Amino acid sequence: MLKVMQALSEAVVSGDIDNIMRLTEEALRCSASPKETIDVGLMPGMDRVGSLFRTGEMFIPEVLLSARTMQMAMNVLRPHLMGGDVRNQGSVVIGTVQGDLHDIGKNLVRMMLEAAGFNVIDLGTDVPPEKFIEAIKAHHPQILGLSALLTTTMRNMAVVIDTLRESGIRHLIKVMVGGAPVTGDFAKSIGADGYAPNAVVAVDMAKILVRG
Ligand code: B1M
Repeated sequence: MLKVMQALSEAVVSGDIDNIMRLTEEALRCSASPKETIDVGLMPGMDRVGSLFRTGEMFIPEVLLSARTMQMAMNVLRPHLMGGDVRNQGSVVIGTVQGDLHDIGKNLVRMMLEAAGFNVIDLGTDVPPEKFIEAIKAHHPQILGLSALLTTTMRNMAVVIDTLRESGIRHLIKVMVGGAPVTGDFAKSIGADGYAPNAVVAVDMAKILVRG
């Protein structure tokens, strides 16, 4: 199984869109769970992409290809993530905050929430505060999920929370935040109700938040 996990990591790094779906299916055939496939195969590849990008050994078009490759693998995993506890746990409006185009982690959180029985309304990336407010008024979710991957955009999470307050609806919703630069301390400092470092904890946190 280790071999296929290494092959998955390498496929993400090299942006091997021709083989990623076959390799992901192979991992599942070798009895790897979707979570193992993500944590041991795909994520290490994406982390390596991050390091190579930081040191200037990889450039944006290549990073985009890696991102696309990872998304293709996640599309294969998606149906396998479903079918666990499918009771309706509540609704979540989720999005990546304004100025930020990163969506792989947010999509993973969405998939895991859906798999756990949440109804998720995904607003996509680069979402302005007003769009979050509109969606909350339209869908009445219990949770608002905000994702940010840049140190420059994580401050926009605070802007969304301020806008909720100004709109008089802050008390109606729990806010969960996450993304690589976000920490528990940061979450507290902006008045969020919950923080999750990864998609698995995001599901646990969402369950805690809906229970009140
Ligand atoms: Co960008 N990028 N990027 N990038 N990129 C990072 C984030 C960076 C760390 C790379 C680096 O320098 N090493 C760096 C940020 C530095 C910083 O701010 N400190 C960076 C930069 C600088 C940039 C640009 C500014 C580059 C440029 O243009 N010069 C630019 C910004 C564009 C913009 O957003 N306005 C940019 C662009 C891009 C691409 C478009 C090329 C592409 C994104 C494609 C896409 O998402 N569709 C991209 C990518 C792929 C990355 C890296 C390599 C990978 C991110 C990723 O998908 N990780 C990233 C380096 C890295 O993180 N290793 C990097 C995998 C993903 C599953 O993890 O998103 O952390 P993550 O999600 C996790 C948790 O964080 C958590 O759960 C997820 C699953 O476990 N989580 C939540 C996430 N959201 C959550 C929400 C929750 C709870 C948990 O509750 C609601």
